[in-house]
Amino acid sequence: MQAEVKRCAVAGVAALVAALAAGHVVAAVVDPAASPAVAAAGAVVDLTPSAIVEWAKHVFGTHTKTALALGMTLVLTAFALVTGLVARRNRTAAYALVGVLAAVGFVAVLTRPAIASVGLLAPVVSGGVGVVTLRFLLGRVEEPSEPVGNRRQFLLTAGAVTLGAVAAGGLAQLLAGPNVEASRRAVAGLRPRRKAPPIPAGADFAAEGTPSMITPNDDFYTIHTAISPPRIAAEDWRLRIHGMVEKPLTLTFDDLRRRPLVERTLTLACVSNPVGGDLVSTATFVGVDLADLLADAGVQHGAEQLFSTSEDGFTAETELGPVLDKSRGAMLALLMNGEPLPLQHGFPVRMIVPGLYGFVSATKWLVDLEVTTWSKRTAYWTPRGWARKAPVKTQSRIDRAEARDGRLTVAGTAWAPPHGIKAVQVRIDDGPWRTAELAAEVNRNTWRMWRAVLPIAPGDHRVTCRATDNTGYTQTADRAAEAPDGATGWHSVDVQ
Ligand SMILES: Nc1nc2c(c(=O)[nH]1)N[C@H]1C(S)=C(S)[C@@H](COP(=O)(O)O)O[C@H]1N2
Ligand SMILES: [Mo]
Repeated sequence: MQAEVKRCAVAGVAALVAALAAGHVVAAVVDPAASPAVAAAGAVVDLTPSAIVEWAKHVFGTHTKTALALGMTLVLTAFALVTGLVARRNRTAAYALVGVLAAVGFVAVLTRPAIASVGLLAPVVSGGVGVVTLRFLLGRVEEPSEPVGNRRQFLLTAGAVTLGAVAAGGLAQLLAGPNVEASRRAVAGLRPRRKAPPIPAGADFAAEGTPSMITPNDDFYTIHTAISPPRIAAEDWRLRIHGMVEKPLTLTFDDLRRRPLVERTLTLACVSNPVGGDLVSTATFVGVDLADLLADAGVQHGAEQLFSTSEDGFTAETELGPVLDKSRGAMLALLMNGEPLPLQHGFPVRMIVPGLYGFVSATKWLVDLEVTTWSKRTAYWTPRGWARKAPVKTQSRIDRAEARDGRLTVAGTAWAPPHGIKAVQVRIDDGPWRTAELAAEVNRNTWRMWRAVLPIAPGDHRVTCRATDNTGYTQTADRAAEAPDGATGWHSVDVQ
């Protein structure tokens, strides 16, 4: 009797260990942040009132995480013991308890920020392994006639399950790499020395159908060749600056954050954006000035391009002129809309050069900058048929067009970094061009919203827009494909 109680308790704890380890192993493959144990710890911290978190940091200092882990281990072990004991009398109730714990794990993973959907596999597998292990061990607890050696046999089995699980979980931990979410949280507090001017009221016509002036990070367009974003902790990150420079540098994240941080609101555009497409977004970035950084390294005479390399092997070549031109505002960005760069946008550091398409300038997960010449280095997209120099082309697009009661209401977006938009015109069919109303300008590197109300006759019509930038250039009607250096042509939509 006594032995059976103990074995049930042991079965409960072993099943818990196996479940957590299984979740950890699956998460290591699909998304390390989706480990139920890791997610639950994150959720506990988030749900704890900040006063208590501060108190805990005060009392435990650098051991706060250890204290949290110990506390959670105690609570979970108690839960597992109770589950094992309940199982002795009522299997169904015990499985229900496992189900409750699995559901808590699932919700914890689901509510973590930026979990990939495949990540949900981790808590599901975890719950399944918990039930199966519990069943397996409980089946070995009850032996009617207690043969000699049975006691040892059960403990050996339970011990093997537990040890195997711990080993698998530990191995997965080694393979999963750093906890990037924790690293992101740790760098969240950066403050720019020079803030960007606030976004003026009336910078967009969102009520009329344009996007908001600032694109929320979750809506920001995302393009990369990597299958899943590289996971680099800020504390492990290094940037090499070398090639045709007087003084090669190797910088840490701390080196960057100690430099004067600038804040800039910028529009990023993808060369693959078709006429009327939405591969363009705007955010406020905080980071270091790239021209200053390269001045510290000392760019040598004769250098032509900046060859940037990502942790994932992607490379970009950037003409040096715009990079070294202080007024352009090229930067290495660390924050995006007030938070550390999201993983898919290049955490911990990415490059941005206003006015150049992303593929020739906006390297994410940046780890290497080589100052060089065009003949020495060739970037990822060049042999694939894309241009080596690719300034953003002036573009405009209609976001909404609606005809009602003889009036056409039309609103859209235009961009021409680094020059800025001077005017947008709209016309109905082949009618005369009418000047649209422009929203307030944030700066010349950002997109500009526009709107117009025109009289319109009943029937089917085609509405077209075109923009003029501050160099005086007006968008050409000539259609060009996205490759090799960006689409051209006017955007039209049909209205009734
Ligand atoms: N490492 C890496 N950086 C990259 C790319 C990439 O494939 N890998 N794509 C580039 C392209 S083509 C564009 S348009 C921008 C997109 O940046 P975003 O995903 O933050 O919008 O990133 C650039 N930086
Ligand atoms: Mo792109």
